[in-house]
Amino acid sequence: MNAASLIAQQKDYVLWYDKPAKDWNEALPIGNGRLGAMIFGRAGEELIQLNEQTLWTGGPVNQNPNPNSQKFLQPVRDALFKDSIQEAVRLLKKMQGPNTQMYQPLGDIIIKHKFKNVELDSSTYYRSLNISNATALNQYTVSGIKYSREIFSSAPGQVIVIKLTASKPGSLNFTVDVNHELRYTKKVTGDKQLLLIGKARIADDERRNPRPFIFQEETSCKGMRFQFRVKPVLTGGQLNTTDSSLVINNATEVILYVSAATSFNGYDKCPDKDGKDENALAVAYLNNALKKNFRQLKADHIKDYKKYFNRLDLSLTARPAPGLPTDKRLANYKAGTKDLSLEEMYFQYGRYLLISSSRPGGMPANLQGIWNNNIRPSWRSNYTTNINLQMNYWLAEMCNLSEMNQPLIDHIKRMALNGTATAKNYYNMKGWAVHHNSDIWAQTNPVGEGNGDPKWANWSLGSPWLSQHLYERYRFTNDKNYLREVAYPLMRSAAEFCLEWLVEKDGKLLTAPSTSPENVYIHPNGFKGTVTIASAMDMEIIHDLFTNIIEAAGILKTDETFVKSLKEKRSLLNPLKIGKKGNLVEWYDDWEDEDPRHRHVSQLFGLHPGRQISPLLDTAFSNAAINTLLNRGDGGTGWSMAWKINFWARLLDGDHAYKMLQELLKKSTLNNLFDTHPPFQIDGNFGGTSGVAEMLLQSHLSEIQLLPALPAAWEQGHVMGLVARGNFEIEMWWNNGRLTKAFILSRNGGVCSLRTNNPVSIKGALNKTKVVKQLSQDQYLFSFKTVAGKIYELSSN
Ligand code: FUC
Repeated sequence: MNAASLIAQQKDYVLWYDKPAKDWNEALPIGNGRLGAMIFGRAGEELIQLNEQTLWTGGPVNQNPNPNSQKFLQPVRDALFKDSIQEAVRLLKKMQGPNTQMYQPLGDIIIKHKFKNVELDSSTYYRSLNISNATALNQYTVSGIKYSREIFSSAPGQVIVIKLTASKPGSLNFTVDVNHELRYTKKVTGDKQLLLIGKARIADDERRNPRPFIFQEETSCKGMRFQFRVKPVLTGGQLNTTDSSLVINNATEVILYVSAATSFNGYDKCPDKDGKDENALAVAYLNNALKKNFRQLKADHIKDYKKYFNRLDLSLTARPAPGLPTDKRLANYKAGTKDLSLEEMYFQYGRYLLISSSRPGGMPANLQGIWNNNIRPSWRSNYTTNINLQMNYWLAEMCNLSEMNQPLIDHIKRMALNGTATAKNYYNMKGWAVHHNSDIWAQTNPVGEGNGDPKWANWSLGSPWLSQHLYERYRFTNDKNYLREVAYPLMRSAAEFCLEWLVEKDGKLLTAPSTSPENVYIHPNGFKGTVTIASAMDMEIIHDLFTNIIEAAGILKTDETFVKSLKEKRSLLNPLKIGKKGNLVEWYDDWEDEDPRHRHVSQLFGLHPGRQISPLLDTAFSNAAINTLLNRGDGGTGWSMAWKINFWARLLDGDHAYKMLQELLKKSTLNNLFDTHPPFQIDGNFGGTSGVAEMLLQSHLSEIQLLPALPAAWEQGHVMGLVARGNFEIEMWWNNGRLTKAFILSRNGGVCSLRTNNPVSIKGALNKTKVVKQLSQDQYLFSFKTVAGKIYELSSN
């Protein structure tokens, strides 16, 4: 653990290329949580596309846009119980509300040099993103002069900083321009800053279909204001301006300070009339940054970034990375070349992206983190809650980035507030409900606008699923105060919604309506359906929440009566079943899927991210999970393959998990290592990193399992800084696929229970460590008491 910074210093992970980005998918992302940029690395005319995390269309939600919806719930249920699925679908559409708002680009910076591209010596061209220190670099030579651009987005500085240099004094000649796809104003201020001012659209203006009913909309709010400003600081040369650009002549070095702000003032405030003063904010950020020179800003930035990044190191190979550009390495990998250090880098890239897009005090990473250049992004670049938002955060605690989890927790709190209105207004129920999509305004209503397919639009179990994240944060941090004050009340309230949502049929509790996101079944009567009752996923999600509350209440010594009733209800939940193909039954009955290879594998929620199914608990169900995955195949979208890494790891099959990691890299990874759905969707990156962590360490059951799913391909290795539930930090070495040594730092004290594949001895344990059980040739359980702050050393016997 203490070797952290040493190791990280020795091994920088660098994505690099010998050509500029052809398009946005090849540009390189930087970010400080709030301010993001995609850097194209073009020599003559550079394009830097900017984002600000809070820039969204629209304004606060109307909490009751469809007051009629309630009255359709009972008819929907009646229709479902009569197998009148068409009718249920028709009625469910009447229970829908507005779609979410969209995440917006902030605009572009264009740096246009005076030289002609033909003068460029392309053999000297280099662009890179160093994810070990979060800086991007671009170098090339024109007519014998070496030019360089260094860029980073600083969290302590709250600005993006671009340093341009030329090897020959006085040879920087370029203009700086700004641009936006939306209507905007640009001007140069008195103190020679280039300023772009814009206004986000009020609401989604892309509706193609007339809406079947009119929502009551908030019309007084006129949309979010935004601006960014570029301030040049020159060494040598002259700064001139036009009305709308900066003109730099004969400079030797130029620092561009880029500052931005929006008028966003919280999810429940109109960003126009009650908005923040974005001008004052952007000016303040800039003035603050200008107090520091480039060297200081860079040092502060790197220090801040490394504080998070250096906590974890993974080494699968002692060999240096092949000296090839990243796109060529990826192409070789796709063609079958082994490249373990590319796998290490891909793993760390997920951590890089989370540190760069999710910072305390900010918003959670959306479908594209913070990187979007489209005013109509796919799926609105929103928060999709039937897998994607959750996947974004699976890695956070495990990969030693607990702080980066805070934005999700904060957003869950906001969704619980709007979601309480949604539960009440849409269903006349207690608790809080979240449906398929959310946005910066913490929208929670069923979406679809009356036209949406209920297989996504009406999915209603967002609150119990998100509650898992509330509880998992406690399991990792052991922070009882947080559990008592934040997590437990919200989990309890989500359970209140579930208790009202459940209906009784033949002595069992089940959900109706229910979907298995976003799959289609073939009913034995011949019709195809999406809506049903009691999908396996629904039952597993509710089981998970009830289990977590029962456990949490035990820890907090509270709520006995409620817990008693939850235990009883949990035992009545419609049970999981094994189907005729040996599969885990996805639907109410063992129906065929319209698409047997469907990307969602919702019925395995209990395997991952849940903890209801495990080969260590009940092999009948874990074998059913294996069959389900085999039937589904190894394909899918990026996030689907990423989920499958996690599934196979939980099934303790390291080789299949590894195969899925390879598939993810081969089939769904762009040259800048972004995951592609297509298009770019960040969940696959985050889910991929989580999957690798699950291969190396698991702690979702009652013990910490070291190297639970190590693939043969990772014969030897070292990992430092993974975090296990119970708040233990782990460092491990392995050789020939076997654990050789480990250090366990107990951050909070408490009992440490371990499961290993080979017998070990433990130095430093207070009491004589007990081998609790030798389960089999390759399963050993150990348990010992720990003291907070102490490190325990494990050696293989
Ligand atoms: C869900 C998925 C899609 C996509 C979208 C953002 O609806 O089914 O594949 O990931 O979210």
